[in-house]
Amino acid sequence: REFFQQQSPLLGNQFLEDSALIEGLKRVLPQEVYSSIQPDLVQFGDRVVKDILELGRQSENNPPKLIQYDAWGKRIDKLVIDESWNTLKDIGATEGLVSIGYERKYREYSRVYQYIKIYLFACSSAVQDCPLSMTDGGARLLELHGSKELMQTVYPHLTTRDPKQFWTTGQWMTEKAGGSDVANSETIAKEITGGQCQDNGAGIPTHFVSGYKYFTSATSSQGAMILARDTDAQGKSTNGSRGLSVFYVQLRDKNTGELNNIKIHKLKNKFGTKAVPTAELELINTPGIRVGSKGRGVPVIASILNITRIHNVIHSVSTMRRCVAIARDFAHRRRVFTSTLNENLLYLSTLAEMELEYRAGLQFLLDVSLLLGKSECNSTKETDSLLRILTPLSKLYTAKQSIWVASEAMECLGGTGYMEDSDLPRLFRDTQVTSIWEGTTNVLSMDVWRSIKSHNSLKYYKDSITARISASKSSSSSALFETSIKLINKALDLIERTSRQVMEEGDLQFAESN
Ligand code: MFK
Ligand code: FAD
Repeated sequence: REFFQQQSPLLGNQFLEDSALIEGLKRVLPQEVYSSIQPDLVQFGDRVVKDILELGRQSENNPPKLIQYDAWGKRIDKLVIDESWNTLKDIGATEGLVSIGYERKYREYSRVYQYIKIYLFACSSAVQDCPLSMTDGGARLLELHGSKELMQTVYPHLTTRDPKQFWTTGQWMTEKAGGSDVANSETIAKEITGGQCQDNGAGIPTHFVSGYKYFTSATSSQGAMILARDTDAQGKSTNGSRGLSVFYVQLRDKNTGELNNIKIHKLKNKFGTKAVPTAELELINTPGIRVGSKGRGVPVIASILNITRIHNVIHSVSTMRRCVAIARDFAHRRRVFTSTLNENLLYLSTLAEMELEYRAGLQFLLDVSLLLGKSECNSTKETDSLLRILTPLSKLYTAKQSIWVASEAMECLGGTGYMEDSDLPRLFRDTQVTSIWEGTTNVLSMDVWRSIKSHNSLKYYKDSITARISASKSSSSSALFETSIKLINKALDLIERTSRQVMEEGDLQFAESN
């Protein structure tokens, strides 16, 4: 007997099928820029559902392993990484997923181009966008604070398209005593005197760094930017976050490939992001080079945070779009009672709510990417203030909404949506972390409040929304656009309410008078 066989949902070209994206890009990019990058987005939109998706699935099914000891009991801390993960990294280089932002061929529009490519890539890549995001942040940190030497030795490796030369870098802040509140960091850095240390590929180390880092994603990277407490010749240090500086550490010896005075104690047993090697590790007099000013570690590393938080937006919006794409296609293929799901109003209203959240997220993503590009190429007070508020605001909002959309998408596919090989559990797990890493929702609410107080950013933001709404009245797609704006305003309300809870009396008076 032949039983009923349900057709599976299919994914087409993820650029060409994304009408909201095409419309949004035409809104923010000049015509000549759009025409120039469109063929590349078309080819990549196809690739991300073909070889890249297959590599992503292979990475997910073959997570990293740590071999701590060899047969003779010698500590080796060898990371075993599946070849698919390394291939995804190579693809990241050749497709320019970091370099596009630094080649700046399209001036302030380069970031939009770069980030839309990563948006297409993220959900197929087993979260390879995580190390790429930190590499992007590392390159920006070096551009802003790196010495001439680091710009010559490390920066070119982070921004190249040649996979043989390409390095990724991590961002190691979190310790057992503090992830949100890094003021409790226990890792220390001792100045190196008298030429005790040789150039290890990045230049002559300035400090020995020692401490225990509780979460280090991208442990297979070549380098890391580390937060550590500066000590003077007598071993004295300053308490709190103002005693912290940033150090660049080269993870492995350039000749032997062995870890440079680093012990990997364990790989984290995570709910999601299974392919990403996230470890707990110890630095034991690891040679490092101080980057930026002494005691300015938090503002210096914030130049990474402000980039990786935008990548978080990219990942969240990418998840929403992928979930909607799967659920929409399924609606054409699944029959319930008397009709297919795409003819069922109740089902369609669920899809519409998901689509709306996705579109609001996309507006955030396009806006914040464009602002970043403008701020880097032609900084103004208004651009910088808007970027300063929109980065944490869009991160915290899209993260929360993507978790909701991914959960709905599972339900949209019925029982099969709960099965591992439907891809939806992976999408759900991977996006759940977007509200935790790179600053939790509460912590980012406080960052929004910090930006309102020090940059007057709320005024600029409200003005920009008002201008957008009046401009959209003359546009053909104004109804949908206005709905998206309403959702963005909903995010702003959330922020205002949350911020109120963390305000002190003086802050409250400040808020009332604004
Ligand atoms: C796939 C997509 C993404 C992939 C992600 C990759 C995986 C990585 C995973 C990670 O999670 S990495 C670790 C992420 N950790 C965090 O996000 C830490 C969250 N905690 C915060 O953000 C806290 O708010 C913070 C650590 C910044 C608080 O530190 P402090 O020292 O108590 O803050 P304070 O005193 O308010 O600010 C110190 C200075 O930094 C101030 O400047 P000034 O000294 O000049 O006044 C602040 O203005 C500045 N600052 C703080 N946040 C800033 C900033 N400047 C610019 N931008 C910011 N966001
Ligand atoms: P805590 O800071 O202890 O927070 C606990 C709770 O308290 C949270 O709900 C938080 O919102 C709340 N809270 C904290 N402060 C306040 C406040 N002032 N007001 C109200 N509520 C507050 N870190 C790195 O440095 N590098 C990495 O590569 C890295 N990779 C990671 C990978 C994964 C998969 C995960 C899950 C985490 C990773 N992290 C990494 C760590 C991550 O950044 C931290 O877990 C996160 O910043 C929260 O810190 P915490 O875990 O110490 O929680």
